[in-house]
Amino acid sequence: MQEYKLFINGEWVESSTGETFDDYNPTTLELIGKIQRASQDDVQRAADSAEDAFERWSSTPPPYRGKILFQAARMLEERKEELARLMTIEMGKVLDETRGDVQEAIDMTYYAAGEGRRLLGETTPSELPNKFCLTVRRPIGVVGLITPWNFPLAIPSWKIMPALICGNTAVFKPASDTPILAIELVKILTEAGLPKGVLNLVTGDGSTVGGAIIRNRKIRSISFTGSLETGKLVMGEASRDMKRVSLELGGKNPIIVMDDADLNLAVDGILWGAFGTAGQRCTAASRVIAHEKILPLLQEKLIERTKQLKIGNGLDEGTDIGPVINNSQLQKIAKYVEIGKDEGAKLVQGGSIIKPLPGYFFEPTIFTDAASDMKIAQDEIFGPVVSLISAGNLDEAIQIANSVVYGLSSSIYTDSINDAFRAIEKIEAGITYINSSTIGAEIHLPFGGVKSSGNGAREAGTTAIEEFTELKTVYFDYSGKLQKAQIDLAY
Ligand code: UN1
Repeated sequence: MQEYKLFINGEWVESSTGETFDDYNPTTLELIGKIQRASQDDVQRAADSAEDAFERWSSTPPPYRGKILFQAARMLEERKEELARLMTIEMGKVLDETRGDVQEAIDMTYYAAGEGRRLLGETTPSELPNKFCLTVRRPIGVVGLITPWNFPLAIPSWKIMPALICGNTAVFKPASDTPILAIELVKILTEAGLPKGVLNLVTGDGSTVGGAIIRNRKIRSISFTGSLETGKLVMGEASRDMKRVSLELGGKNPIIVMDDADLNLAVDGILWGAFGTAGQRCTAASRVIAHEKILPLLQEKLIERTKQLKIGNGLDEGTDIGPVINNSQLQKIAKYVEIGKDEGAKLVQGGSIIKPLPGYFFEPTIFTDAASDMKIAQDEIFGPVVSLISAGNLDEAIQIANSVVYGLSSSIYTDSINDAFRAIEKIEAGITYINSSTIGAEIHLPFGGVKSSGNGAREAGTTAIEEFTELKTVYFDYSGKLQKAQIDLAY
């Protein structure tokens, strides 16, 4: 059994307590690794080492930092298939999707590497003569990066690569369900030439390790992706010493299907959005809001196609849906199905735990006759469960779409340009797709949500640089005399 270590100050080390925890394959329930249970002391050492490395790394020219990331991107590319397989073993999603996850990491790494020759500020004239104004970007310092298990390489890359190119050093805590992929990523960056102390990895449980990162005074900023519940704790704790916080939280993402939509296209999108990654995406489509005229036909087509989905080992080509991540998620999904039935929604497809293999499998599940205020239509379930809700017209559909606390992704299927633009304008979400599903964000565009889906932060795209830099505004006076803004009017 392979034992994996923490990575602190350029060395692979055991936790100070000597404790480990087990990492299981959710498909077969085989033990795949022993992982260090880091202590608060380990987090402190990681933060100390990141702080020590900061001076040198932040003064390294960004194109040189980029060179290391380019090398890491090439290495990720070379190892894509191997990493995808390892990811399916560690977290269960099917190979096609794990390949996509690795590709997302490759794309983000190249994109961030290129930023080494941009990191743009702005220049603007002054209101006074012989004076010049500009902004420059400075790194924040030591940043804490806390990531979930559903995108074991992609989401860490969204955070690590921009953080590093901007000159920050980091303490990184991956999810306890997927530490091995995180460890592989750190190894790749190290082999690519990242100096010691720049990126430190600590594994262990959220409350001890995550908590210690959030409370650590040396860590100036926290970037967290996970549940709303934990996000609130992170924000509360981080406010104590005014850390910057970037939160990407849950979603209850709607697909609106209008009566003029291409229904087969909509069904493709619903299946992909609701059941891809076994519904375990913050962008998953968990509500379908269908125009009442086409709802019966849409439902029929959806059920028929869902019945054809193959559930099993994600390593087998041809499998559509793998297991969910662990037993507590599985039980949570089962509990929500019971809640949905009690609330009076109609279970028309799936609804049960199944055992094609020893792991944590749940049938793709469809509820109809759901009302927008039901718990199954309000809460993030994070499993392969979708609820169909009827709407009489676009306004009603949008009102239902907006009736949840979340606002991450959204989608509308329609042939009407006018309806599409109204949806873009009125749906409360950080992302709106037209005639495609709620999932599949590309790395060079901002990603994030409104309302309780986050705190206004956006990851990826140009906003990735904003997330990981402080802007410094510079006033450069070359007049040789005291000039007073707002007082010495030059006009
Ligand atoms: C997430 O589920 O936390 O758009 C991120 C998508 C992926 C990213 C999802 N590219 O579904």
